Amino acid sequence: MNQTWWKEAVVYQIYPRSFQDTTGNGVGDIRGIIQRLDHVKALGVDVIWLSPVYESPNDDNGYDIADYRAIMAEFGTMADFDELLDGIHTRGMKLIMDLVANHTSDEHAWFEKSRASKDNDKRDYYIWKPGVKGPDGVMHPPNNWGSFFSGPAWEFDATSGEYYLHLFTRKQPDLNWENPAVRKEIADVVEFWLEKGVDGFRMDVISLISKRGYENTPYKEFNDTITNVYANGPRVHEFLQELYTNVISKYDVMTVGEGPGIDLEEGPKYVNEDRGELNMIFHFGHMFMDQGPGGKFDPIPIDFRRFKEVFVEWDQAMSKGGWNSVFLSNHDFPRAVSRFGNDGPHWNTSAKLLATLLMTMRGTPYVYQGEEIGMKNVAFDSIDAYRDVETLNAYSEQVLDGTRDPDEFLRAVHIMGRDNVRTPMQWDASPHAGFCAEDVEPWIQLNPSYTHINVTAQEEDPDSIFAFYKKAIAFRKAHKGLVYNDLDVWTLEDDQLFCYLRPGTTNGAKNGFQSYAVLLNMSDRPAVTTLPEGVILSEFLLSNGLGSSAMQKPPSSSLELQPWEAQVWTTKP
Ligand code: TEU
Repeated sequence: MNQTWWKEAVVYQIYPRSFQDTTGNGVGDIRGIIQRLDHVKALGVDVIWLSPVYESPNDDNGYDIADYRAIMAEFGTMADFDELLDGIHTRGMKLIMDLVANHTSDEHAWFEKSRASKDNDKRDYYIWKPGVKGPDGVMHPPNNWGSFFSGPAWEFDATSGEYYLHLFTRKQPDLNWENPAVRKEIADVVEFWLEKGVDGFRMDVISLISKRGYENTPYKEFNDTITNVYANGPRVHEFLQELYTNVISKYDVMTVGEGPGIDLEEGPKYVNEDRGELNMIFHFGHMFMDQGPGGKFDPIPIDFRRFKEVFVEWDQAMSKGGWNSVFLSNHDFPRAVSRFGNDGPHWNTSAKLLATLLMTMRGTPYVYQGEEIGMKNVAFDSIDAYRDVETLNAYSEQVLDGTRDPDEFLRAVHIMGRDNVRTPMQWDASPHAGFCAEDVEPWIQLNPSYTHINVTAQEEDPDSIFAFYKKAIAFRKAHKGLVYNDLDVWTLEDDQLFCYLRPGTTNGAKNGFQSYAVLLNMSDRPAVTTLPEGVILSEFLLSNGLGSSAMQKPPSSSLELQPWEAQVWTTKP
């Protein structure tokens, strides 16, 4: 069992566009983050993951990079960035950047040159293919691949008469990682930021960088195409090993790869400590489980038993020589409390339960901005209020060009859309919630809940979700067993309870840490659990405040938990 700082860290993700505006353009910026660093520090986290701040035309809010070495003007300057990094380090925290290297913006200088002619030195930086003439004499794209964000994954370019591949929007052409010059460029970018002193990277869709060839996909469901055709291509591990050996291994930094289509078989390869690739990945086991056959905007209910299995399976897969990451939300998925908790009558309690879940799992926990105050999904009543390209493209494809009822589509967006997590951070109850000045139009509307859900109100309230996040994070830091111990769930078959032991072992071998039991009732009804044979609760450590009488008296072998109640105990011996 290797103990390192990034295993023991708690990470906080900032989506800069929605964090804090200081310049009056309605868009969050770097000086805004600097201004709010004390909030982040107060939470007790160790690392900030900053979503992209590089120069970008913002077709996908910065995930379309036009210059990897420049800061987006809307967000500020490189001097601002340096001050931010310094402010983070001064407070004893670290910063990881978002490396988006599967694709660039079509406004990146490489692509502008690449598309200018068939025979220039950047042509092969991207993936260009001739079209295929159908029996009708009409030119078709090279294959039937679809984009993650609706429509075909190929765009015809009139200058050369060829198509380029874009797995995301047409303004996000895929880089050709087969080309060693491209890999060298990316390695140089990584080195540039590491030399500046950043502490690592979150690597966007890293599972997609190696393509498997360009055969048609035989799959009807897009998620099957992701897993079997787009992800985990033949050279992905080689490319990551090369990047690690040539650059990353020379620095004491952390890396976490994001990737759709990474399954239990492939996942461990990315993170195995002997292979020299990444420290962690974000698996999507629980992020795709509420999508129906129609994909992202075809939501289905969470299967609670399956939800628990996902945690167990990934814990087991990643703990053998690798390391897991644990998260309940990020900038692409709904608000955690709305999705996995109850954002109505049990809003406060269920948000605290989710914090308990996050902070008592093995792996490195990630908190997404606003989660620490229980921010909820938003339900704008018109598609015009939405800004996310994934949502808008799906609307065009399914409603404008198709057969889907607009209201029904909008209901799906209320459940699954990415703008649920991109409304401005709710700092206080003033108009615009302290995100931007009152007379400034924010780039996206606020969630009207800011009047009662905001940082200021919660800072003053000892029973707030914010107060509990602080407590739960400090609790994790004080109990290393929660970081390193095995995970052993005893309620897999239960429809309400997620209860687990964290015995003082790692992969079955005693590790010297205390043993714990975590009891979570993830339902709106009371529930009773019987402890596994031989388990004796010892000291009561943490609860989400329901104060069930059970914790006062010596615990018996069966415990009743109130709706959304969470309890953490040590166990004997
Ligand atoms: O997301 C990759 C990814 O898997 C998304 O397709 C995800 O499934 C989708 O957003 C869910 O709705 C990363 C970034 O996190 C995302 O913000 C970017 O849009 C995308 O890559 C392209 O860079």
